[in-house]
Amino acid sequence: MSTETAASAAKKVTHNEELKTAIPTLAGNVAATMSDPVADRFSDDDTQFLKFHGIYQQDDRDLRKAGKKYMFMIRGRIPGGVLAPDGYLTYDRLATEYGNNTLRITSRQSFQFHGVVMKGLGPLMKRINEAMMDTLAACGDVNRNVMAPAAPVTSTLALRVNDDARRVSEALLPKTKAYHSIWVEGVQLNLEDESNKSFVDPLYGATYLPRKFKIAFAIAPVNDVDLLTNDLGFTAITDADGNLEGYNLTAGGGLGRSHGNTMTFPRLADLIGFFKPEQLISIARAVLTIHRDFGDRTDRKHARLKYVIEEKGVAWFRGELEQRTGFKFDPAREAVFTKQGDPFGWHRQADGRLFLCLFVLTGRIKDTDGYRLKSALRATVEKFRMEVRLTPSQNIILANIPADQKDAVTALLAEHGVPVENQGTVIRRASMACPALPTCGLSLAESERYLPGLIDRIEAILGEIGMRDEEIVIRMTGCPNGCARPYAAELGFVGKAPGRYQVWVGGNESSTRLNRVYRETMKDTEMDAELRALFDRWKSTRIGGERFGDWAARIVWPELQATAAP
Ligand code: SRM
Repeated sequence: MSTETAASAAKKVTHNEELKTAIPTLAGNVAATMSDPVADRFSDDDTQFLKFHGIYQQDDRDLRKAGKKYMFMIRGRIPGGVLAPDGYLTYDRLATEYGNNTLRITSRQSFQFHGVVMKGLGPLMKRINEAMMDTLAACGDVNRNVMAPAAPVTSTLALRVNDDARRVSEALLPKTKAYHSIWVEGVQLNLEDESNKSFVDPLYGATYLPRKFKIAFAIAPVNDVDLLTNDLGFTAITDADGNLEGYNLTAGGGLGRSHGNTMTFPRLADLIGFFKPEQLISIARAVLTIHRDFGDRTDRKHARLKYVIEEKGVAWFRGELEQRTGFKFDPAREAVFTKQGDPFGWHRQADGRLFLCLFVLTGRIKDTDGYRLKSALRATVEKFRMEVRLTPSQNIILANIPADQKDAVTALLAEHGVPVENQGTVIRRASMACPALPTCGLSLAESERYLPGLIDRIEAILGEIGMRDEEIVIRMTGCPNGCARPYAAELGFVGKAPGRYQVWVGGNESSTRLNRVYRETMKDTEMDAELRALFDRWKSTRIGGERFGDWAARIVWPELQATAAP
């Protein structure tokens, strides 16, 4: 045994590792608890197993003072964010019947239900599966929802890449029978049965991954998936006719960190090399097994693939990957990203049909006075039966619409107060927030409920200095975990405590550069003055049409460096 292996073996593995070892089918005691008519929650250990099934036990933090009110968040597995019309309508109905009557588009092109209580959990999960969809591996120490470009909706290349994303998602699914047994058949797996006791997943092994694993596909020049923030990334490379020739592989991205823990940090993926499409699945599996075999199982804050690559180096990683796959990577091909974000409004697809991209404020599909987005989408999908796509920036695309239906779709949406032109403002459309309070147990500050008001204030300041039409990518999270990818924003706000945020500046338009801490803590009451000073300086010292993020990287970063403690 090498000294390194001996040292890590000497450290105790985390409780999550012990749980997976004890019940490798991931069944826990879940079905048994559900059959208890008075149970309103699962045991702490079972909540860890539930994550692999796409379910989080939460409580309404607004109501905590009166005692915990347990409820569940359920996240779908929707590779590439693509839903058939019936799939969309199923999500819509279940959100109304069992959830809080909202659907939350996630930053990884999925849907989350919030506010589901124990009684509704079983029926909701059964109906998702009956509709030929699932939530398997949407959370947990496994590969998560695979992202792929939301637009352009059809071109031979986009369809192929989307199909590859779906294939990779399927190939990396865990094989446990527990998911089907609990949610479809409604029975507890017999944990005493020898085959269940000794179950070993053919890909993940008995203890799965040390931590979550994330994959995205991109088609340059659009980086709508924030490719480099993923553990594993595939950038499509085409031949002269636009057909897929292969992929550039990137690995080791990830954003999660903890306040005050310098061992944790956001990291962009490294470019590893180019390979042919036939090798896609074996490469995806091999990268995943490197994480499985080398990730730190003694500290969940240090367990992502990014730390393995950071510490062992890119050359080591490439060598290990080549050894596992049996072939050598070619040098990466040129692929330049120039922008992120979504193409709002109507667009013509390659096949002559149309797609419509609609802005969804903080990803929350709901009805409010005068703006009945949930009803509008239901009515439109019901009537015109179009494909639905969720974007990585928490927006929605209605796709494959015959050109002669454009006016009728526009009119039906307008009837519900949903415009297709001039949706949101420039800044609002480039913003993202994580759910945070009241559902997220990790949140330290508001995010989804706070960012829209903060953007009003930012727009007022920019309006006063004549900069209101300038786009700034603004992202906010209620804690440092990075769920709305704030570290890739031009201006990022990261919750520290109620009404207090760490402020990060200097990301770029293409999401290929991480930002840096500008203020350790900015109070809500200080924000207007602080941001005004920052924007004033941007206006007076920017070069030409220099974006806020580029300006901050050029002007503010050197200042931060000069004043940083040694
Ligand atoms: Fe996340 C945990 C929401 C994308 C990094 N994330 C959570 C939990 C489940 C809180 C928890 O563990 O109890 C949040 C549930 C909130 C709620 O009430 O709904 C949560 N994460 C989300 C979503 C819904 C945010 C959103 O605004 O859409 C996103 C769901 C994506 C999906 O469909 O799968 C979401 N989370 C991300 C991303 C962005 C991405 O993947 O592109 C990141 C940063 C990238 C990365 O993984 O490095 C992210 N979430 C985390 C982390 C930190 C992981 C780490 O490496 O340290 C946690 C904490 C954890 O896992 O313990 C976390």
